[in-house]
Amino acid sequence: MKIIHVDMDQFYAAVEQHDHPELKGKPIAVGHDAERGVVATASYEARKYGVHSAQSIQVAKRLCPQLIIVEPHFQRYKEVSAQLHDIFHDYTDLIEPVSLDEAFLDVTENKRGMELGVDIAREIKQRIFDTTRLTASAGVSYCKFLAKIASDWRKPNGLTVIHPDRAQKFIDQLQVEKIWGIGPKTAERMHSMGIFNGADLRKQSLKHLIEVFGKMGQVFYNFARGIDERPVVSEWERKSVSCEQTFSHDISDSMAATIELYHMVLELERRIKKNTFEGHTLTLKVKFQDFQQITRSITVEQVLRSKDDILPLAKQLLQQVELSSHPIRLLGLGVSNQRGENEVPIHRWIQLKIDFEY
Ligand code: DCP
Ligand code: MG
Repeated sequence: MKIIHVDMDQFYAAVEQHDHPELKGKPIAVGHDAERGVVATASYEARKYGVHSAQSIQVAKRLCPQLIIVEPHFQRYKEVSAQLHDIFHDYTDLIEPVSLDEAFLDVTENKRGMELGVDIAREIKQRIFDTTRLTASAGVSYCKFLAKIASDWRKPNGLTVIHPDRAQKFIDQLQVEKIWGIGPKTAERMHSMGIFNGADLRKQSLKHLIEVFGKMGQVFYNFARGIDERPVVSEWERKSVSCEQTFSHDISDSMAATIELYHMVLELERRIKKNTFEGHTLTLKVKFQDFQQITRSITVEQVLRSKDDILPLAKQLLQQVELSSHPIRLLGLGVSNQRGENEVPIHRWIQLKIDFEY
């Protein structure tokens, strides 16, 4: 596995300093300047004074009297986030967003066929800078928890790799509070047990860790050994349900294609039920013999739940495809767009584990 974690530096503050150059180099806090306002993020200049995210604006002003409070512009942050995701998608569709400025990328297999995660991370950082004039920090490792720690290791504008061969040594010296899932309370508990770093944690038995920390005991036990098998879960997997089928023989007659489509609708209906998913957009994907691919979508007002909702629309989409002169090797069908707003493209498809015979 090759995982990259990307995290923008002082994100909201960096965007504001970019958009308003007079704020560059100044201590700023993004947030509402109100009695009960809180700091969303502070520039590094302000962090020196102890100003930080989630702190009350009033406290922040006391700590740093020259602090400039800037109203947030969420639309801008979203815009920048979309630019980041456009860049990520050039390398992989397996992207798990954590927040607007942070994401995990699984680049084990990537669209560029690049061998080293570190080369991809370096390129992504450079392209982010070229596009947005903002810096990001990136971490590269073989699992999520180490990739995340790595991206934080040399902030700002950092790039850190934790190689599998060096992971155990790295974890052994790591302060436990840096480990995912260990917040201030858990850290305090660990300290009281004489656990300060990964090596201390690794000395604990699984039984004891589970006794003290419940289910998380197993997670901490694994992390101490560099084991984290959580997959990168891309957003579309939560935002759409789909299936696809590659045929053993290419199909060029519409009757055969309609039969296939019928089976796919049944499978899709099953997956919609299983995932308790509801969407308003149906997308048909067709890959032809020559690997050329097209998608056709339709968005409707009613929720697409059952075969009866989906089949007429699927047929309608299939009719828009010219089959006779253009045999097809694959069909995909997906439902997306939970809120019934604008269409959501479906980025990745799951191969159906069934084969139909004629
Ligand atoms: N954010 C927020 N409230 C918080 C924490 C964060 O509104 N309690 C917002 C503002 C941040 C953005 O999310 O700019 C990203 O959060 P990060 O934790 O990644 O912090 P930054 O990007 O600001 O700083 P860093 O350079 O440490 O990543
Ligand atoms: Mg950040």
